[in-house]
Amino acid sequence: MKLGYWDIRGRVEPTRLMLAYKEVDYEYVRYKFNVSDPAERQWSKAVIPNLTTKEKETVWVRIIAVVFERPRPYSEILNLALTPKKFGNHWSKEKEKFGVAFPNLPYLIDGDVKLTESWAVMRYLARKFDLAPTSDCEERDIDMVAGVLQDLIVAIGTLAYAIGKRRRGKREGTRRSPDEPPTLIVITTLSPPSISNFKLLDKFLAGRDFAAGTRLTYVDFVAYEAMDWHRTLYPSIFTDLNNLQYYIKRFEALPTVAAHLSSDKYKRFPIFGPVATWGGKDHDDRTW
Ligand SMILES: N[C@@H](CCC(=O)N[C@@H](CS)C(=O)NCC(=O)O)C(=O)O
Repeated sequence: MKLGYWDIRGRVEPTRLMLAYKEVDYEYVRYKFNVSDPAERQWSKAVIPNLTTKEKETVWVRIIAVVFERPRPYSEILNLALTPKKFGNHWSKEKEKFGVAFPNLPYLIDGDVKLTESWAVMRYLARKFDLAPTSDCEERDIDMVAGVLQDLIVAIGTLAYAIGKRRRGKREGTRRSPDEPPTLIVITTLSPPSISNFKLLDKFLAGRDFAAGTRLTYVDFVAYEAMDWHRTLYPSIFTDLNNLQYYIKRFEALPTVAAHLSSDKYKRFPIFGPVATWGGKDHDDRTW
């Protein structure tokens, strides 16, 4: 069995956790981002392309507010690197002739089966390794949880890739020299739906060992991953959410999961690709 993805946690990590939990042997094909490309380095030093001078002066980035932790100005929070989103050549070439309907990363090749789409890959493996729901009731529950988790993942991904959300607005940045890109302001906050979703999830898990009840299913692996990203970015996020805290502990205590998390196969970082403003490095680059 072969699993292919970038050398980051991203959308593949729940699948890797599932396979580790089931102690399945597989080949992990790690694609490298093309970060050493000189053109890319040049861009990271240059001004933001395709904008007029006036626009460059007024670029800012804003993630709608909240207020889980007090919003702080960009300068206190993140070191933005203006790097373009560009795939490693290696994957780009393979992608052209990959031979599935929706070529993408992650992918799974299992004998004659070749598939992409992270949720489809997880569900395929869940059916194969007894991590799928076994009743209508379980299925309804975990389908709902999967939907909520998808929202949480998209929300934190949006935050982490804040650089991609350039908006024009009033001037909030300064430049130390005319050659430097305008400083962008990022208000890092978690969106209100994320907070309320975690509260609802906490309530939902009351009296349950795992999302489906007593049985572990594939959504628990996604839930763990989503929660771990959030608590890494916001260490106090689950302080008042005891069911989530116990759930995380229960999950981490599963012997094969615990063994994996402490093995050299597990890397906490990078979580996101190198263009991310947080989580894209091989260490935690949160600066607050
Ligand atoms: N809906 C897809 C999205 C996959 C996706 O966006 N993959 C990103 C990394 S998270 C990628 O770089 N894909 C490579 C490509 O587009 O060729 C999934 O859930 O698998």
